[in-house]
Amino acid sequence: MPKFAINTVLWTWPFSADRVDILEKVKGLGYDAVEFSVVDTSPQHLAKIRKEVTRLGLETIICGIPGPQQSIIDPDEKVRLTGVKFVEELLDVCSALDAKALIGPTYSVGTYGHVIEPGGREAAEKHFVECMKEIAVKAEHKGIRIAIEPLNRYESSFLNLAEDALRLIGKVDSPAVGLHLDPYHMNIEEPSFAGPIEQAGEKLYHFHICENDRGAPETGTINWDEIVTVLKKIGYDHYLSVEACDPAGLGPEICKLGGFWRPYGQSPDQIARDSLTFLKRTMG
Ligand SMILES: [Mn+2]
Repeated sequence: MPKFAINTVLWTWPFSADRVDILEKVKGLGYDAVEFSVVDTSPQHLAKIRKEVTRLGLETIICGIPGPQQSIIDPDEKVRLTGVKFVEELLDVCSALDAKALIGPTYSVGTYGHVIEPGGREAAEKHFVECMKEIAVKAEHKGIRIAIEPLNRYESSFLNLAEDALRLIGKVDSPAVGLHLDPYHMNIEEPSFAGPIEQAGEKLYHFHICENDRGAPETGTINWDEIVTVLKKIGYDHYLSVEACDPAGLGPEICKLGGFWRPYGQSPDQIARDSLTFLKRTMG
């Protein structure tokens, strides 16, 4: 059975140990796991977070968003090496927090930071496969799943379609590396919701839950019947993780990266409640 998670970007970004209130809220609402990006990766800081999630009995998921100088698909070898190091350090963060999944666009930051030049795709794909093969060895050793998330055209020039991500994941050929899908991006790029999910099958390692505007499910135009049916059909049993947003608690950096400019529901807490109600009703 899938477990239910929520990304703290609904309330703050990046996550830090002083936001224990969010962890308590997530637990209190009834979620199994908490997903976040963490910038301060010092052992002391991670130990503080570990203590709180352990106390609350929450599982953790780490979301990786590299900066422009940490991209494993960059033409510059120095940047790629920094990118590999960045993702490998995130695997260490996962270990420190006992997280079993590293998710998100770990290959490069969005379009704001990295655009593939015309003619550069073949090289970028080669770099992705080579770097990810190296990273995968460490992930396999640690027992951590890396789920690669295609983004929409406004956030990535590299991976927009599940089909392309699956082709590259196939070349990486590691049990540690699979696909991460998000209906918010799929809604813009994919011909259907069911097709890519079914094509991924057991290589679907992570799934984000949010509406076409990043609000709670069933408040917009996403076809949830289609998604729920196909997730059940493939026997999906990893995390279903809410990645809804509200710009109120977020700084300008992440708002610019994601294009978050207005509230997408009554309040962040209400979005979190409604999203879990939906998950329990349809996937519980
Ligand atoms: Mn997502």
